[in-house]
Amino acid sequence: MSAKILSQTYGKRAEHFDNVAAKDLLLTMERKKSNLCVSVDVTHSQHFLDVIDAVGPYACLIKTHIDIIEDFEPSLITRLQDLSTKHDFMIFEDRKFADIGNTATLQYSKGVHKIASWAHVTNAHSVAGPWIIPALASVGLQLGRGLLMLAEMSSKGSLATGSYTEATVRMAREHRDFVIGFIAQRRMEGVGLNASSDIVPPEDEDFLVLTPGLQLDVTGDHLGQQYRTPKEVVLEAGCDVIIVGRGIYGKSEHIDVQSTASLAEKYREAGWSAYEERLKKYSSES
Ligand code: BMP
Repeated sequence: MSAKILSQTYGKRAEHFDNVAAKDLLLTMERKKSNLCVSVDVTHSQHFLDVIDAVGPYACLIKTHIDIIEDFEPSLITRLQDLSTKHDFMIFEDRKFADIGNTATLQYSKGVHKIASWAHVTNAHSVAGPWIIPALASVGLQLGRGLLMLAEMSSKGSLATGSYTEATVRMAREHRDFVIGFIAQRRMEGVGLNASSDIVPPEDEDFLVLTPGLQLDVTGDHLGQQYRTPKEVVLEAGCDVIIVGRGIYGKSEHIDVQSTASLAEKYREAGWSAYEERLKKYSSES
């Protein structure tokens, strides 16, 4: 892991990015002292908004799966945007685009959800090859959006490993204007450099790493999800943003506002102290 990157604050690292969404995210993290992204995988609009209102003060980013909302109406997006302004967080639609370029641009910009019009950040699989990146960029860049590539996954038996992960990182390197980082389980700088590649990255290459698969007291679920702690993810693996879902909002159909807010605060605090410890550790090494 690069001490050069990990010894720098999130605010300082904003200077490494030209992409507007990446800069805004890093500055939001610094301002709110939060590297917590809350994944709000609930299926009814009011529940969705209630969870976001409760966790908003502690999160730098709210992650959505907008296609699981059963009573979706376009006005939900306006209400989500109002909460984003109220609590100063950014929005990440976890759409995992994976189709040919033309279809991906339509999925990103059209249909019921019009994702590009409101999601500051979205993500894509590399399985269809590199053209998905310029395709999504043709819609997103002019709106100031950023893209994360799925380089690894947290689920047991994931095929996104080895040469697949390396090829994904090489694709990202060729599109630094739009790709701001990865969904991954560890840092990705330097990955894929041994294979033939025209791109020689700068010594201080900086990609954001956003990491799902976190809970404090549980190691997995019954459907293959695997969990680590904020300390393992941020301090030991060098990841930048912790993505936490059920560890915060639980399993109930109804929200307990008090407990949801206090769990969000607990994860924010755990993620931020792991980051502060990391800064200290790598500052003494660099
Ligand atoms: P939870 O913390 O409740 O397990 O939720 C994790 C969230 O992160 C889910 O929305 C899931 O779609 C997403 N996710 C993941 O768990 N692992 C990955 O590798 C990539 C993901 O986007």
